[in-house]
Amino acid sequence: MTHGPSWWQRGAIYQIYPRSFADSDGDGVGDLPGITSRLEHLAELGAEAIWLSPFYRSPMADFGYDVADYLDVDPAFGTLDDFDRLLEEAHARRIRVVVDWVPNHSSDRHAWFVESRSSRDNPRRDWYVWHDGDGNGGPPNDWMSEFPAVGRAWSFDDATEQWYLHSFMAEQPDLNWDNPEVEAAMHDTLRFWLDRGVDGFRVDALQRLAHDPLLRPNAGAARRHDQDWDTMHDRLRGIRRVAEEYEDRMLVGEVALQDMHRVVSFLNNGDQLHLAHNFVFCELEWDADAFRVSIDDFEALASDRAWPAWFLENHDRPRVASRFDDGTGQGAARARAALLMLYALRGTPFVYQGEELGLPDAEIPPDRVVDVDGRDPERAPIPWRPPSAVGPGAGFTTGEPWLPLSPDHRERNVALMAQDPASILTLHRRLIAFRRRHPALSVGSYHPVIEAHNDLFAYERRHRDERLFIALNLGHEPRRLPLPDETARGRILLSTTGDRDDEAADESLSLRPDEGVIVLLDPR
Ligand code: TEU
Repeated sequence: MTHGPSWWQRGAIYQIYPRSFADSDGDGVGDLPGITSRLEHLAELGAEAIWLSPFYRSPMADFGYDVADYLDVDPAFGTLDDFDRLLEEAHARRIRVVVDWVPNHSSDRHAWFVESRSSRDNPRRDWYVWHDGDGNGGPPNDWMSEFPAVGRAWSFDDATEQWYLHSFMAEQPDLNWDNPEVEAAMHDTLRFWLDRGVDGFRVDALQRLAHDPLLRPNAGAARRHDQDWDTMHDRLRGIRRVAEEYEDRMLVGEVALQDMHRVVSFLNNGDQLHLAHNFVFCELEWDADAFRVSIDDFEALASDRAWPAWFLENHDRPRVASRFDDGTGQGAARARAALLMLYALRGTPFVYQGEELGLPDAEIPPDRVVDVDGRDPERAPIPWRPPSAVGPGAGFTTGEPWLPLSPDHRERNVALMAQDPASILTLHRRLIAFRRRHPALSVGSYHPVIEAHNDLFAYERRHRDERLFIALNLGHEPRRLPLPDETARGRILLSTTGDRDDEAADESLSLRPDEGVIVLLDPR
């Protein structure tokens, strides 16, 4: 890395799901002034940047990922002034702000779609993907929605007697990016927020941004025709050129594809994405070999212009403390080990609100289920304080929270965990501080330790003469492993259990189940 790291390479990017972060007006739904009121938490955590999931005008069929106006804030979240204040307050704390951008589809209530479906001759008809059926009353082809509950990716419009494409819900019609007017209009939505001072965009559902314009079926085909089509790269270059019209802005893509070659293809030439959310890594089981192989795959395929990004949680995935618990009760310990792994890897860690508390998934009774794809458990509101102190809303709201709080929020909340030196919140703050203090962790090279087997995942990070040895035991049994080379001696700088700091390490290291450590190796 010739020049110093860019802001989006240095530290952690913290994802905020606005509906569930902090509610300032007691309506039970989080909002922008609520986020502004809690920026101190992010400053104390040491977050480099925040990524805000959508807050734009929306009928909330998909809780904001159905955008009815790309240039305005939904009243449930506040106003454009509230957004400007949040941006100003975040920047005053040296926290960058990345906003979600939903280019593949709009809401069916967006003025563009209302016009488009009004008649076949409407000038905006071709702003969406309309087509006649298969002649037997069926849709144009076999493309399916990403949401199993939705089924096929086509809905019939009785008024104009044609089908329109929606890769997600029927309330989320796909924009026709093969139409240059659409591309130009969407580029202008980027400029609107870049002019306002945002530092970057998270590009939603990127894999769906380009499909086969001939709408050929997937069945029997060598590749999928409904996503990740050849036009994708030129489309991303166009988006990148818009970002390059501004100083030091960043694009991170949600590349929901299980193919590492595709993930790096958006990074390797440095003319498309700056970062890619890596779902190959995110979908892995709790398995040391799986993590090592996946990281080695990225490192092997990535050019030196490609910078990795790692995440294990977001608003679409079961939380780590639940996902990796598999009934062993090890979920909490694994949440700690997962954080250490994310912060000690070469690349940018993305953490999801609540991950700093080790929040498990919430239990959602049937009458409280609201999401089309079963994602309510990971979207429970953040518990800021014990209910005993502030009432049942746990500091998130003075009203009735839109979703139930996580089961253990009486103990697992920001206020109590901030005072507890052994809490995962304290560990999280220490990991971010460590990453700031040790260049080997933020910009150092990555060296996998091949000898580590049997549930052990170990690697070195090096920068000039600083050598850090990171070791994790992802198994159920205590394990012992040798330090990276026979000459190594060292000192444990940090352990996920918090009770081994400054412990000497020579020749070998013992690790308890689901424990991780960072060892400072004596210079050779
Ligand atoms: O998700 C895009 C995506 O690819 C989905 O497969 C996602 O992984 C799925 O939701 C899993 O349940 C993005 C957003 O992250 C998601 O919240 C939105 O619902 C979706 O796009 C549509 O905008």
